[in-house]
Amino acid sequence: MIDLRSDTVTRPTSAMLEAMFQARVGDDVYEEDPTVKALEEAAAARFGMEAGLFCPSGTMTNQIAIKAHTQPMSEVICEQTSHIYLWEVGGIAFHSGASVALLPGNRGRLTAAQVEAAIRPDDNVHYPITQLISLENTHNRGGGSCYALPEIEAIAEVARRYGIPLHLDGARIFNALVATGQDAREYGLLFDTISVCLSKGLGAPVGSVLLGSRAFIHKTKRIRKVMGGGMRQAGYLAAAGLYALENNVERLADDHRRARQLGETLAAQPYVAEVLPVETNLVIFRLRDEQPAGAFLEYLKQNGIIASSFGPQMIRFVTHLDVTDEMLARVTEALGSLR
Ligand code: TLP
Repeated sequence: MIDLRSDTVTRPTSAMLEAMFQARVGDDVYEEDPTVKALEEAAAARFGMEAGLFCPSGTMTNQIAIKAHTQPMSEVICEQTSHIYLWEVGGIAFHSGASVALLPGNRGRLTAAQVEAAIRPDDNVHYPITQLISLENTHNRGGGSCYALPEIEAIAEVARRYGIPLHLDGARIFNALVATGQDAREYGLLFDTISVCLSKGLGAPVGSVLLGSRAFIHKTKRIRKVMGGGMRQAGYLAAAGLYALENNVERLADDHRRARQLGETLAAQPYVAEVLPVETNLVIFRLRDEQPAGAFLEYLKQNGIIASSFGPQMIRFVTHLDVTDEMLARVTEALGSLR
């Protein structure tokens, strides 16, 4: 099967497994796992941030950050199709008792003017208090779209002016960095907290790291514990994350090249109505009404290809570590042969 459903489906390579086998471990709830510490420090250092917290998933790092930044009766400003709102099981309400101000983005990207207009005046008791602004880069539902740095700088300026923390769901931040040539350290300066996933394009089997100030990360340890995310000999997993950070970042450019190729092939097919601009490794497209999505996915399956349905007539293809040029040729062939 050629699995284009997500970049979460990758399996560890033998070199990554070897790094996991070799890991030195301890009980991380006692803060005694040297490999977890090494991963948290390495991830934080990349972004010029003080500290990191290793967690099982990006959902957990995002939700821990939201909980630590907010109190009940507050509000989080985010894009209306952001992962933290749409795909984290209503966790903002469940964990944090907070409300959301949902803004329509341009392929997921917000502007500083939109964000500023959504900040609640604090002298009116009818309103929740705006306590967090959250951005997503790359933006999943936006088709892997990337922010330009000046757009983030303008939003960060608003956040600072109002004294509101700024969080980044950077599940695919390395895709954005590789695609745009931006510097991770700029992000460390602009955001208060960043969630980075190791188990997407970077190819680790499990894991995300939440980055922030030393004091903030200290506070998040208790929240991770109450969510059941305190892991013991987690160094075996952290070793995969360290390996991924050291070896699998630059190669994301290959995934982006393959995604662009897929986008071009799709745009040339008569049954495709629209392909969102391909900026990184996600390719989101809409089928014409005459081509039912269910039948399209079934046709792909019969040709050994699986993909995700992403809304009515919308499909997502994702390129990743386990998609080769040879597989891409087979996908191209199947897409061209559909009648
Ligand atoms: N996204 C998954 C699905 O949940 C949709 C995928 O296949 O793309 N932030 C962003 C932007 C994400 O895309 C994801 C996963 C997460 C957070 C959550 O990460 P995990 O799956 O580790 O909880």
